[in-house]
Amino acid sequence: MSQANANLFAALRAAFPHHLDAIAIETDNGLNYSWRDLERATAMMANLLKSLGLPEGARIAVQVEKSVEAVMLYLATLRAGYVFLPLNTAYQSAEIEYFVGNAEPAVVVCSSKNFGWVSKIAFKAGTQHVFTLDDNRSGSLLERAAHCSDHHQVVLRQADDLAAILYTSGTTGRSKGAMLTHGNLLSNAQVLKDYWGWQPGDVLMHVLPIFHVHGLFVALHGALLNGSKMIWMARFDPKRVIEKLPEATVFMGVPTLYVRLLAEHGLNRESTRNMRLFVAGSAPLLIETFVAWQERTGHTILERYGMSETIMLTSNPYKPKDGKRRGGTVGFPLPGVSLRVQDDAGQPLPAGEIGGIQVKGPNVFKGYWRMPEKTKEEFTADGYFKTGDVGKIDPSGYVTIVGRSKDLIISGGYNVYPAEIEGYINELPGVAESAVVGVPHPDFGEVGVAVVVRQPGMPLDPDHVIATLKAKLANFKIPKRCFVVDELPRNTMGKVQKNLLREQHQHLFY
Ligand code: MLC
Ligand code: AMP
Repeated sequence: MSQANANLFAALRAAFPHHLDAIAIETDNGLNYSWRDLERATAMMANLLKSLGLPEGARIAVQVEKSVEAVMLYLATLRAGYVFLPLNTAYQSAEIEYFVGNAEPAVVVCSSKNFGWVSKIAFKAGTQHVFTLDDNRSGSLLERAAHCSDHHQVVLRQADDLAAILYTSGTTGRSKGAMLTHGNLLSNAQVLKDYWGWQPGDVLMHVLPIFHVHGLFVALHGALLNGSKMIWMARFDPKRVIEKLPEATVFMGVPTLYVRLLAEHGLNRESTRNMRLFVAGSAPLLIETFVAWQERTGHTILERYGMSETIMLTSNPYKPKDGKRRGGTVGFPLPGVSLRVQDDAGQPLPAGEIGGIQVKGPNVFKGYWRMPEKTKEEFTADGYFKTGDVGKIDPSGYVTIVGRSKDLIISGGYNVYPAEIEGYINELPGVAESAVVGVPHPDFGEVGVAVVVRQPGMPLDPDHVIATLKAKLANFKIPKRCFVVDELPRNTMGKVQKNLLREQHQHLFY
């Protein structure tokens, strides 16, 4: 008897429409890719990877601009049975050096403009193969793949085999690689297909980056598993989105995208007339945005909640029979997800009380890459994952997130860990210590502000602090403002009172 193949690619491939010459992806610069193109190109890239003789479980690290070929590379990695490791294009050399050193990828794929420094880091870390891939259909990866066969048998995988590693920054030390399996990704995609009522004829407008859960898994898998066409935008441009919206039925975005769309006059009932579903997540959606969207378009945004370690956890209902979409809440645990709220002593809390959110389900990751101790710490004895988010469940089952126990800033849907930024600031000459806090921001939801203590008698220029950070860190992590002070507020235990700093600066951008 032949063994069933739990490879995620096999399930996605099985959902391709019968008519393989139909358009699968239409890009913003006028290119059309058919389902047959996806089938052939992923086979060729998978054959290229196979020809390299990579070891079982090899990681393929990818830092490239958004393109359809980058999606093909992701799918080819699954197809060939290797592990995909996407990296934010904003990461600079110190960040890439850490990820590559930690994950030890067998293959690194980067933009040709970064080949010099990325290949140096990769070869130093023992990577054997470095390819380039650009967003104009060029690069050594495609040149090599062009010589490979377009027939490829999808490699057999078990549900528990690794499919991807997503780095999420650590609250204290270094980033942790969340290990996601084929089973995690497929089960979550199947649940969402049903819960969000994906239907024949749906067209997804894809505007998010493809190196995080939202754009790479939730949006992409949703369309592929439904055999749905995608309208593909390499960058989020609100005017262009509104122009193309009448051709789409499903849109997914972080709250900043909704805020920016609302600033456009063209957003109205007419331009959204064919839309079936607007999904928001990755950061809290303000109730004002939720209400303004309803008033302007007549559509009710569906807010959901998830994270790199778990993919999607909760969702507001899509179908009226499941309930109403309530602004300010993230809805119900998805089918198959157990979610509970506990106090600090590990006791379950009754409805309405605020505590730490813990989850269990087929979507919950396998653990942190090469960090068994850290993994153990983040799970309870009975197998629940501690999300680090703080929330409550109301008597009718809606989950609301009220804060985070992890010291994390979510800015425009990207995570910024204060500890990482403070580490860099504290190394600067003239700095005694620093605190980075998140404050409300009308566009990004929240942004980082640095409060830096100078060493007595040493000059310290806040602009210099910012300029120095810009040279070292991904741009979205750079504090939007920097203040130089003589001391930080502390409590009687000597702990920095970040809440006071947040209060002090809460109106900086409002
Ligand atoms: C850009 N900038 C940001 C920023 N994005 N600053 C803070 N936070 C951000 N998110 C800054 C840059 O540093 C730069 O500053 C300036 O804005 C212009 O940069 P840009 O690259 O041109 O910006 P733009 O294209 O406008 O990008 C904004 C954005 C982008 C909202 C489109 O941030 C974005 O795509 N966010 C989506 C993130 C995402 O997909 N998250 C999902 C995570 S998954 P300067 O000073 O250099 O000019 C997850 C799980 C789940 O969380 O539940 O989904
Ligand atoms: P990441 O590590 O990038 O996967 O970010 C996951 C975090 O984003 C979660 O732990 C939450 O703190 C936050 N998040 C995701 N969706 C929502 C949401 N709808 N509302 C509030 N926070 C969210």
